Amino acid sequence: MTQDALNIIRAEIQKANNILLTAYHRYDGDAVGCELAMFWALKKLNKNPLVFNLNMNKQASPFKFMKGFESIEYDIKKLEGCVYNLIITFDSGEFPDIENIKKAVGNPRVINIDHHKTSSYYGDINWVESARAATGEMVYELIKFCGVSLEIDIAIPLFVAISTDTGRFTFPNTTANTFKIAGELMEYIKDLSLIYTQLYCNKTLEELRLQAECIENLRVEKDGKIVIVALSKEVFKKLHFYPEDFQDYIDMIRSIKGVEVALLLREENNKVRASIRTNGKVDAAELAQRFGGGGHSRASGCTFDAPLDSAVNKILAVLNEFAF
Ligand SMILES: [Mn+2]
Repeated sequence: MTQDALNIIRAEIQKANNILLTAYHRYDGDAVGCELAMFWALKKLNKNPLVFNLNMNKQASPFKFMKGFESIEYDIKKLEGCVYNLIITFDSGEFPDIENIKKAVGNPRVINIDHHKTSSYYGDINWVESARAATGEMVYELIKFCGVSLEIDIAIPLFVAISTDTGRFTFPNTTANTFKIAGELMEYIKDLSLIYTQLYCNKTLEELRLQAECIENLRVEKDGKIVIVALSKEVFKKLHFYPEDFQDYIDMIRSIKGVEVALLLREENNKVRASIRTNGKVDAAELAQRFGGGGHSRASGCTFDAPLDSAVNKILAVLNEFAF
């Protein structure tokens, strides 16, 4: 399957000149890392790529340090009148906005490269491998398959993709192959501590205050097996801060001893977004799917069209049906 997908995708890339690289809504390290790695690889193939992340809050992104980040476009109006021959999406199990983006750039074919086991296969070509630790592993293979040799500007975003999606190589999705790829990337990365400083030692006071707010809001259920943090829009208003990526916060509450399910819910534009993390006994993707969401076995997410309190109650009610 991998070989077929690589052949088909390489042929599509060869045919195209203007190539739009995009992801859906959650612009985490894997999504942005894949986009930027592919951006530089396509440049080396003399293509004309653009990274487009609809409505991305670039200011709040922890990935600003990567080369090419400044060229990411987020306003769909800027795409009007541009013609793209191909769209490649990364790390996105679903993509409700894809039709709008396609329409804006002349309806090209869509290649979906992803590792979510709940993928909705929205692409014209779908390369989905849920056993992969990160979409970054797949993009690494694609780049090499296209005959592009690695260099630092490609290696750094791929390393960011893989290291963030594996929780710095600690999650159970991490395989021997993950380390093999990371090892090869390291040959091009001169200063690893620089990446880790940018990713993890670069917190603003607002981010730490949000961490404190998470702990303050912590609620425990089922003898400590479930922890919930529900953040209202007032919290974000009070802190004058809304982060692009909540991974740190949910990992922090998941790390409490004895926790099987960690839930982080936050109010956003009259909706409630939930991040779900589990420690092995509950399938996070299965839980998210009950509410129209999706993801991986231990990490998933979903959205509620309901007030914060009732979203919490709905998840807790469904969790009662899971044995753990
Ligand atoms: Mn991912």
